[in-house]
Amino acid sequence: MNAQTRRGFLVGAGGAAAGLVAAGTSANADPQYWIDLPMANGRRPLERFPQKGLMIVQATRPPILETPFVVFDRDELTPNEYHYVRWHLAGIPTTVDVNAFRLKVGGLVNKPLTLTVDQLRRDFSPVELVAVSQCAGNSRGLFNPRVAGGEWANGGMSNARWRGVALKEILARAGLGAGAKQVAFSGLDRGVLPATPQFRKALDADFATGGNAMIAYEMNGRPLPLLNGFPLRLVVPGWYGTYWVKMLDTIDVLDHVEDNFWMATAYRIPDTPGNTVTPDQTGYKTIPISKFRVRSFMTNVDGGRVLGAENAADPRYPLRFRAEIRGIAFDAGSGIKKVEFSEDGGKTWRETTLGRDLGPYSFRKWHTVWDARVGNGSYTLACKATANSGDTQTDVPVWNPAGYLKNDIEKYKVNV
Ligand SMILES: Nc1nc2c(c(=O)[nH]1)N[C@H]1C(S)=C(S)[C@@H](COP(=O)(O)O)O[C@H]1N2
Ligand SMILES: [Mo]
Repeated sequence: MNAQTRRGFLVGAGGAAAGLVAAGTSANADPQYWIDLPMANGRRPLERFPQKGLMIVQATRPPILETPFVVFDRDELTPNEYHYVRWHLAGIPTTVDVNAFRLKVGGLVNKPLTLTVDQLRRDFSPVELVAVSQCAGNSRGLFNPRVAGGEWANGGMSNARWRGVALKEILARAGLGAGAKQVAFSGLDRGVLPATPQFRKALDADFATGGNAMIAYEMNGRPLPLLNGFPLRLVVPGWYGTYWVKMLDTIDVLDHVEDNFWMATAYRIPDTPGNTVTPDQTGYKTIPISKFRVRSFMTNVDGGRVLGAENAADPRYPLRFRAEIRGIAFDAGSGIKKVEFSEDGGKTWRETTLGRDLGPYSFRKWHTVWDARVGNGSYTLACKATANSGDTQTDVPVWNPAGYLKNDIEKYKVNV
């Protein structure tokens, strides 16, 4: 165990790869890989599920799999095998027959639709967009005081190039009836007990017919992995993952505001300044969670070290240490304006260089050269993103009982 670990690292690795574990079955009884996430009780096994790489297992039934943070140090696009996984209900189909599958659009529409995946590909013009998906509770395990829920470190997010059909095009073809208020979305997953409410999320009709939400049939040029929603999922760029309904087979236009558990009780944030409250605060109003907050991370600093820079001390200048510091940033879709870097815990900042622009909803890479004096001991590195919207990160952490919206400035202690 290493108390300094920011996001965890491999603490043990056996010789062979971990065995394939079927979705929905219990985990490998004897995993060979473990990781320590930077929280109390943060030791987790790494295991393989169908179509997935070695992922951090938070739960197996239903599967909740966190992306190992080191993956974000590579391409801006998270490989499908490493795209995080989050399900709420244990009854997830282990296969989907794409020929028998139908997407039904009904409720308050002029013309109900029943569509095959082939028809979606053929009869509608494709749209494509790179967008981050992030669980509302990403980083929940780093809340202080701790809160109940899925105890993610920072890997409850991923970035992909999504291809599919614009939601507004499908809704236009069905034609919304007068008085349509919301559009509800649900998929093939079910609870184990029939009484468990189905996972169902709703968007306002204006937003659904006007925005850039998409019904995706591909991520990164390939069909979606089953655990990420094969064959179709909703993509709501800039909005938290809870709306990105997987295995989407039912779209239901409503003349009222959806009031099921997943909208009326879960996934709500305090309607207070900064959506923050104190742990003993009561009696405040709540609203459904929606858009991301701006965030940034370092992707090659972990466990008190700059990864891959162990030999960065230049023999010609023995008192200096030069290393590239790399990271990612994203916001709800205004795009990243700048990312700043600090070696003194945020007292002084300087601007970093941004990487290629894959669109405003994507991870944006950034990098800078850090030139430190050896022998000064400990540095506190920090990064801070500012979006084109003007939103930026601060040192004040958000707190709410569900553990949503975390985006305060990340700090990483490093010894050189
Ligand atoms: N059908 C269905 N869709 C769902 C969920 C679910 O439980 N069932 N969970 C949602 C939540 S809370 C998140 S964070 C994202 C996670 O998507 P991923 O597993 O592809 O990363 O899926 C969303 N879509
Ligand atoms: Mo989520």
